[in-house]
Amino acid sequence: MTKMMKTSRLYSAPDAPTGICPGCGYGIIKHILANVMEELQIDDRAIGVLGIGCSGFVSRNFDIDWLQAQHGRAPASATGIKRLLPDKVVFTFQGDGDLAAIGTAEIIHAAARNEKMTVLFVNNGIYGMTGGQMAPTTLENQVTVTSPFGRDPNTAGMPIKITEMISVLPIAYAARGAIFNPKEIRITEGYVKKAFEKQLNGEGFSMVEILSPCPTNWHMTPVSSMERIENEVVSYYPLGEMVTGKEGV
Ligand SMILES: Cc1ncc(C[n+]2csc(CCOP(=O)(O)OP(=O)(O)O)c2C)c(N)n1
Ligand SMILES: [Mg+2]
Repeated sequence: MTKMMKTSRLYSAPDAPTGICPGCGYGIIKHILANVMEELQIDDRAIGVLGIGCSGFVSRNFDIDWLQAQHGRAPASATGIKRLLPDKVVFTFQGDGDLAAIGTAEIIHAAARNEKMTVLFVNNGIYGMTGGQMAPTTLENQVTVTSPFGRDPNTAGMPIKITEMISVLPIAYAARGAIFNPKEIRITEGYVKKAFEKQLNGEGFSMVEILSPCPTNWHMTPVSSMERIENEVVSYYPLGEMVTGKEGV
């Protein structure tokens, strides 16, 4: 099991409700973020820019500076913050509806400019907060409230692979991880740490996509949601590093 260091930042408001559903991946991802901040000792100068969606709940009991951007606009807001305050560690925390639908332009152009920011992109394949609508990342044939007969590529196209798309741009780091078992959680934590290190080294834009379950809107149990990611989602969204930047950094 990955180490759960319980930073004072994360538990500063232990009685605050998390907002997330049972079995949601955001809880694990929040711990990954806290662990990395603790290890790199960046929590006192971190500024997170939240997407609109369940990602926004992370600020409830995570005591760092946060800005809630308009839907999809987190990379644009983070650009302004980082350029104005280059000594801060600036990151966005965005869902797939936020980043890969309404925010497609912002993420592509922030990557194209190689902004010195880190992006955490939580891909749960659905619009979680608003009740389970089809997202750009919804898999072929997946049933959602707006694709009741399953996603049909003839009308909805194929799921978008944003991390692959930005990997052709001159960025510092890109990887896709998952959290369906302790080994993958540990690997993903390594990716997130590397992504922040790239920013600390001044290399440029870094992004980690994390495949995450949404049991409520997938209408599955927490355990079967994790199994679905391992058995179905990773075959379309393969795991691993795509851009690693300078050798040995
Ligand atoms: C401009 C605008 N359009 C639509 C919405 C409604 N809205 C809120 S959250 C959301 C989708 C969030 O999905 P995702 O980014 O995948 O986050 P999740 O909840 O799944 O983590 C939408 C469409 C909004 N808040 N603002
Ligand atoms: Mg989502």
